[in-house]
Amino acid sequence: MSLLKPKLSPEVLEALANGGAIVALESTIITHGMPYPANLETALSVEAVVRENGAVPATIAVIDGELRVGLEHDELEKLAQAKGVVKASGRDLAVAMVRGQTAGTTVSATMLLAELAGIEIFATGGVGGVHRGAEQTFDISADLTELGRTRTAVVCAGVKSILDIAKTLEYLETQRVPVIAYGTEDFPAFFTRQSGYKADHRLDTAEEIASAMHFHHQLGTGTGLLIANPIPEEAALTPDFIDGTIADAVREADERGIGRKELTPFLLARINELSKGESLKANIELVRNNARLAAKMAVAYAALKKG
Ligand code: PSU
Ligand code: MN
Repeated sequence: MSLLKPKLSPEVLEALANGGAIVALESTIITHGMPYPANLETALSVEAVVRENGAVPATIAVIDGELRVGLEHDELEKLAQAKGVVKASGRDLAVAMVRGQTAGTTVSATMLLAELAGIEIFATGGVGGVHRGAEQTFDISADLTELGRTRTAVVCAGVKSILDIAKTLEYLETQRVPVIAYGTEDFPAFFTRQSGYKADHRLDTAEEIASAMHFHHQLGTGTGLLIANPIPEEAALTPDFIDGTIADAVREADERGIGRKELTPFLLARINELSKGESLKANIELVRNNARLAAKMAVAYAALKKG
């Protein structure tokens, strides 16, 4: 059976035809990760950063049941304000198509659609992981298993301590997913530059990361790569401040019985409230920073493939 092609924007279509540099972007961060209007401003600013660094942005979402790669300005605006939008991981896409739903795509769904479109590099803020208490709840994000079966390099700022970082790194190891930190030995913890854990590997340039991607795929590994890019120093939060806030939010979710796919959006929103917007500010800066690195990787990778 032949695979379905998502609908590509004219700009993405052209870049693909010319072997140009493209960066995929997810949309759950818009629909469930940030409040309006910061979500829209961020989405537009991240696309601008990708362009400034020589690549074409491809924001991915489901619009009225249609799988879309590359959105127009007014579509981003609608998505950012839409109410009752679905949060779709890879397994939810088929039903969203049948029901004509509009959905923000998580990292897992975005990776899948990027691969169908032929896009190999993807920038986001944070990926999902193994939740704290997963030994009881089994709550492990599908982002991790998708990384274990889809050939996309995902640039993130590490993993928030809403998650169990040690177990998340273990899971990625099991899934044959290299974890490469950019310019540091440390695996970053999203709002902070260090998590207390080391990344498996350190590479210092976008070109080296692109080469690693190239070899990883040539080895027929069939898996993705996780590129961990620490938040810029000036935007980072102090661990004392943010760790307490995160612990409060996690406790509250537990007390209120919030779990499954509502858990991550709840924690993000609550951390934003409790930090009086400080977490959101940091979040915006780190996504822009990731878009910059992903675009540079995409330029280097496109050049490598052209040989
Ligand atoms: N972490 C963030 N911001 C986000 C998400 C995670 O800091 O927006 C979103 C991403 O779309 C990610 C998804 O793929 O949450 C993971 O959800 P879950 O934990 O339910 O798998
Ligand atoms: Mn989950």
